[in-house]
Amino acid sequence: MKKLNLGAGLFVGILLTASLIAIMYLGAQLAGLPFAPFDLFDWMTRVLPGPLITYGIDSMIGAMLALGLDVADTAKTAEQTMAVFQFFALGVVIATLFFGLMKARGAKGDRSAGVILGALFGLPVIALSIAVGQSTLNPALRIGWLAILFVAWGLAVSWSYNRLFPVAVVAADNAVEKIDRRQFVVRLGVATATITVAGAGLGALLARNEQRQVEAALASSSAHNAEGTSAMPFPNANDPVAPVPGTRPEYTPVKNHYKVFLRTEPTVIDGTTWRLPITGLVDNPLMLSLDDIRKYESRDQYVTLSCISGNVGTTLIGTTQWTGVSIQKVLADAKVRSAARYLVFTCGDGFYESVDLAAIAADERIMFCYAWDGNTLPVDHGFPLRIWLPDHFGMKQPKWITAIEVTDQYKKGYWVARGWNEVAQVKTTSVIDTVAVDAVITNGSQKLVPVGGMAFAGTRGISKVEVRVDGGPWQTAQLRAPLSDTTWVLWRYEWPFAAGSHNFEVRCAEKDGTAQIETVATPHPDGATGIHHKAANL
Ligand SMILES: Nc1nc2c(c(=O)[nH]1)N[C@H]1C(S)=C(S)[C@@H](COP(=O)(O)O)O[C@H]1N2
Ligand SMILES: [Mo]
Repeated sequence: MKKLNLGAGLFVGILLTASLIAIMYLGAQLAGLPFAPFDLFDWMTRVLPGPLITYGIDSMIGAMLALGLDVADTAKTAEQTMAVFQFFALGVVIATLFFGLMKARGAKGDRSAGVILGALFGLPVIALSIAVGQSTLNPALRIGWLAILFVAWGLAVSWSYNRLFPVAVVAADNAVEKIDRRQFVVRLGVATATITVAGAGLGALLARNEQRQVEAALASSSAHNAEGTSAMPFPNANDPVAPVPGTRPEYTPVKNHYKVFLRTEPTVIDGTTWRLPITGLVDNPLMLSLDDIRKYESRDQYVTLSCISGNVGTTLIGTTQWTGVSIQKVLADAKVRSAARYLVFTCGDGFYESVDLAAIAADERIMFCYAWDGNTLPVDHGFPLRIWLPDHFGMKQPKWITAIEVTDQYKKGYWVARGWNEVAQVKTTSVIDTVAVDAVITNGSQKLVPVGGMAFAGTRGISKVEVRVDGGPWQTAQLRAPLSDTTWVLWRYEWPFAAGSHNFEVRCAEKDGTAQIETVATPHPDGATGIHHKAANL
């Protein structure tokens, strides 16, 4: 009987918590109501210490790489799965404890027990969902909806307990009780499974629909060509050094560009009502709409953006064309006072960062960016506005900008406050994408295997890439002209074929001859360094 206790609690907890999550999900997709599992997870990643979060991200990315998964695509899905699973586990544990406790005390699973149980689970979750949640609905509505769901969950758990362990059972009726219990278990299973499948299924359908609508709205609102820049000739189209087959695309399709954001879900901002206040140490405070910003002279720049969390050879790097306005132009209109030293950016997702005004004054390329690949900035990548800071990792470059304060006070940025490098200058890196055995070139009696990849050094540029095989001498690779002086450089090296298994290594040097750092360092806290290598069995 004791054993059955825990088992029954576990069983009921699993069924009812799954239903609870499914209904919340449906509410979120149907009416933008809060999805508590994501809110709980987002709250945790904020309050837990930075190193622990970093460790968590690193292990997750490590595990995905070990499984051969594409990190850029899978990271958010993994995070969302973790968020749901964590909430689910919490509900199951609470229900199981409830069964154990009630049984031990010989208590009756009545209505008040159910309400108390629902409140125990629900109150903290509701509090932090209101505090950090993404739902823009009226708080009273959000609280009311969640309260109803949690109380219903508590009542259902308590009622199930009552049905499975009625307090006043007449000893002689044991057999009847058993049948009754079995019937109840079956009915509960069928009912909760129906709710879970219907809620989750309908929710998923609605989610797909919504995604399509967002995409359609973005496409129609775009002031640029719908095919994107990729349909136009690239500045290096005639370069004789062709990428080796299997090398990453020189121009990353936006849908394949890596995404990193601190929340479980991207931040959705309504571009029609969005305004950017630029206030503080200025003589002319501004309140800019997206159209106001688009009126400034626009500039296009091919940009390679990379994330500091990536290991050497990471997929958390991509190249596209960024369009926006020089921040110098906008600040001239705001009339920044001489005492000002920094811009402090606030973002829609709670992210923040400081940018040095001296850096902006020294580089007119630093921009407010509103378009990628000739189209409106995608929601995931920071619609309506993000900054571009040449030479720095993504962690220094706010997306979903909602306000800018001009100030003389330095404020550590979101990731800086969590132990990452304050400057976060990109590390010079080179990567082997492919040893293209399928593309062997025959040169008389000699067979040459093309080896290819990229090298990147931010604005410092690349002057040399070298490859060596099995620890032999370093050989110079050919460099393809890059899309711009702020993108990666593709390279190729033709290796005289020799059968067997071989280890290929690559290194590079910056424009001024500075060699890439060969010492191995982890991404945290300054960005990864070390030599990339690729083993190939030929
Ligand atoms: N508001 C906001 N901006 C942000 C972030 C974020 O979480 N929130 N992440 C930063 C990090 S760590 C990186 S690597 C880049 C990623 O930009 P992408 O997702 O468009 O590739 O955005 C940066 N800007
Ligand atoms: Mo990042």
